Amino acid sequence: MIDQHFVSPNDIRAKFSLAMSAMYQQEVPLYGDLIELVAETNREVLSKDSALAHGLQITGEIGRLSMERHGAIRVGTAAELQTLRRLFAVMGMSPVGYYDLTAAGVPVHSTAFRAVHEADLQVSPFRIFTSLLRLELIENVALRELAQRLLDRRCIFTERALELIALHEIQGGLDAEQAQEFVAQALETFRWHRLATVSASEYQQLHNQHRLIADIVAFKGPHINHLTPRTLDIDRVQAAMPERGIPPKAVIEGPPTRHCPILLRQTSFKALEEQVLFIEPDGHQVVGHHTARFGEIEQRGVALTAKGRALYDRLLQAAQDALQVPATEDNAPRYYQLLAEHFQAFPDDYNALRVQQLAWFRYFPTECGLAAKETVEQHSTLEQLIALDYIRFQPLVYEDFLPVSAAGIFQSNLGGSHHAQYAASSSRAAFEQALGAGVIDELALYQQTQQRSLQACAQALGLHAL
Ligand code: OOG
Ligand code: NI
Repeated sequence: MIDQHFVSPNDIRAKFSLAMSAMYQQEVPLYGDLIELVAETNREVLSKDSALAHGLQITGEIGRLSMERHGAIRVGTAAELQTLRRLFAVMGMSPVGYYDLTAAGVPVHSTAFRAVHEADLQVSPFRIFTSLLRLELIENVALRELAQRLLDRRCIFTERALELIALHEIQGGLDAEQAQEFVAQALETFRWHRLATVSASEYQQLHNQHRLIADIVAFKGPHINHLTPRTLDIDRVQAAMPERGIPPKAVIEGPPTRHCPILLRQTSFKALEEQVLFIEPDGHQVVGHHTARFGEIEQRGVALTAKGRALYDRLLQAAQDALQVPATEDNAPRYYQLLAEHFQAFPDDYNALRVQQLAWFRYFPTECGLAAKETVEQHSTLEQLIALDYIRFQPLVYEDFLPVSAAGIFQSNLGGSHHAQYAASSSRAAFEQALGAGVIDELALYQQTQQRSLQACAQALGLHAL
């Protein structure tokens, strides 16, 4: 039982998410413009699409839409990752899923910290995609040692943040004052630092190995590199971005436009070139540039089952194979056409997705179902109750990420066409060891949410089970 005087982790997360967004708007004003564009577009979509608005009302997503965003950070050591895990735990965020990006030429592997229960997600769906550098993939020994030295020397948390994390673990929670202080202290870890921790030549060496390595190793901390609001119509926002002076990347990542959106579609605006200061061995500062921070938008659709995901992966791969080259600005129309053609094989109707067990859903009792409670046949099946309109269903929104899309986002913001090749195998076990905990299987979470909604229906209709 959580002590009465402790603030709910949900509230701490909601406050932290707001504080992070305010900080990023100050740091990257284009992100503020993007938020406005997304909010406007969402209002328009909701006013025109009453079925969508109704569905979001029933699931409760309407309430979280305007607060919905994810961010991303990259860290360098197991110790940093472990402390982050403890920091996110204060806000009720757990590591969900394992993403290996080395296959896509990015020397990191990742997880997403987020709330796991639908009731908690409703209060604040804030997520942080968190990547750990795989230092062992740097082949140049001297450079690897330099990176290690720089990482060992830094502490990315304030002393007070560390104290409050420990206090949270001992007490089992934080009171109002401590929670407020925690938000301010935790935020410091994600702040941008213009002053690098390396000389211009060290930066160049790290950068030449991989831009991402310089981004992770050459600064005081894991600055938040983007924040992503959720739009209800990504095609519209993508089209409107240039008019607002926000240059989008060439293609929207993920599935094509559909009536029933699945998983996740994402696009971003290109990273900014920012002035930084390098620190030379004699203590002098020299001006340089670093490109890392950007803005992103996403449209979230229904979460897929393992079967649905396998179909998605197959169709996406087939479309990419048919294109034969990476999707770019020039071939984007052809790529979208190929995607649309291949995804004809993916049912675009919620009931078909449900009956074929390609996607997860939440079930809700209807007014007429509740009114008929006394007379409902005990042995009714779910399908019978749906046919009687005693139960309706709504798509369960995808709360996670897509490694292929993530790699596309990484690449677009690393600039150039640098595609490193890493022979390393995917190493979930090594990641979990660095994290100091296992990552949660996202499919199990979706299944539990679906199951809880069925149980709630059974209870509301006076049935033993469903
Ligand atoms: C993370 C990229 C992944 C997403 O939305 O897929 C991501 C990064 O660039 O650090 O945020
Ligand atoms: Ni992102």
